Amino acid sequence: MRIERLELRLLRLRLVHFFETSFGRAYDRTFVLVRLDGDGASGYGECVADQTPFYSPETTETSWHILSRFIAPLVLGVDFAHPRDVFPALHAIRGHNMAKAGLEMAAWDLYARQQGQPLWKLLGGNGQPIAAGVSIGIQDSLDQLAAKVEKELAAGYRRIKIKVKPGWDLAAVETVRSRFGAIPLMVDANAAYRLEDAPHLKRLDAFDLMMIEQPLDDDDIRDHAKLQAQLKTSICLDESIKSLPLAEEAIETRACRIINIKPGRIGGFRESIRLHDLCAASGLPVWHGGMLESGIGRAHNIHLSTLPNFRLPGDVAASRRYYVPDLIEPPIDVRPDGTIAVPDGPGIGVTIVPERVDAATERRLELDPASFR
Ligand code: OSB
Ligand code: MG
Repeated sequence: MRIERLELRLLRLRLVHFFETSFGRAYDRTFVLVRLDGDGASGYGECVADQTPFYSPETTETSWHILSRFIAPLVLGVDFAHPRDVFPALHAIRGHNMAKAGLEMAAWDLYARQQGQPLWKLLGGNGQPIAAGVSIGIQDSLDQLAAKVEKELAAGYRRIKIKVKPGWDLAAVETVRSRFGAIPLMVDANAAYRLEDAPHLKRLDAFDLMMIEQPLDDDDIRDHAKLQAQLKTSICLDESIKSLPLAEEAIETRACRIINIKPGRIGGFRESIRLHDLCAASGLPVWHGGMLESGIGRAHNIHLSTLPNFRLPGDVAASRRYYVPDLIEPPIDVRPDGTIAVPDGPGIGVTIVPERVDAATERRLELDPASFR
């Protein structure tokens, strides 16, 4: 697979509903879309870095900078035997996993299309429908939260995740439990607490949650281990798991019992498969996280979610919760049984609508091997 040309686009899409986490409220989503061309085929990757450096240090602008200045010259004109060779080829660049993943996942799509294979097959998945969950942001009122939960349960989703932060936690969970009973329920704190909050977080144990996601800082595996030792509720790590060695450390120190896999966070599919396999060998279930992706990144996530240790419903939901229209046609939909079918066809298997991509494009850059001569 020779990478002959690279196109970057900075896209902006309006969210159907605002999305609020412990670090703020967003009304739209900006991201870099990567397109690779080679041997008459094209592959796409969605870089999940956000406008703000709140979830991770990377932003859309840092990912643009790293992709165009440092990643592009390492891959343009290069003939890769397999897309699993792309991440190691970027080893000289420290960090910037989201930028790397945007490129690497486009390379997997390109290769799969060249081979005429669906992506899930190359990744080692089974191509079967995946169990969908939803992530519900912080709302203006508990009634609004209850209305959202009701709507998503009616749509069939197999588990509900609600975002929490100090001041929006116990009452939110209590509201959902009292109105909807023993539904599969979890919370995500996006690093909003400190170890000193352990007595407060212990009160969540009474609600029989599936897990609490990332209660403490993204660089604090040690404190997560101390917290997990005090909690009945399982901790799931998201932000903390930025590499395989960090996952090994978290598992060894029992800082969590579950891991959320987001390819963008750890550098792409190769590393996601390794993380998936490590968790399987260590007896930890995994689930697929979400980053408010358009249908393009969402399709990548669906394919990866068919690997066997994705044993819990992920944050992979229908397009209509995020963008109408989506960049793809038909959009990703959830079925009444709460599952999502894996798109058919080679690569990510979805049809991208060029006019919609054009309409959302704020900046575009084309590079080829001659760009760096
Ligand atoms: O922490 O899982 C998170 C969205 C953006 C950044 C971080 C997170 C999220 C979500 C939404 O929870 C998941 C989704 O629906 O895509
Ligand atoms: Mg999270």
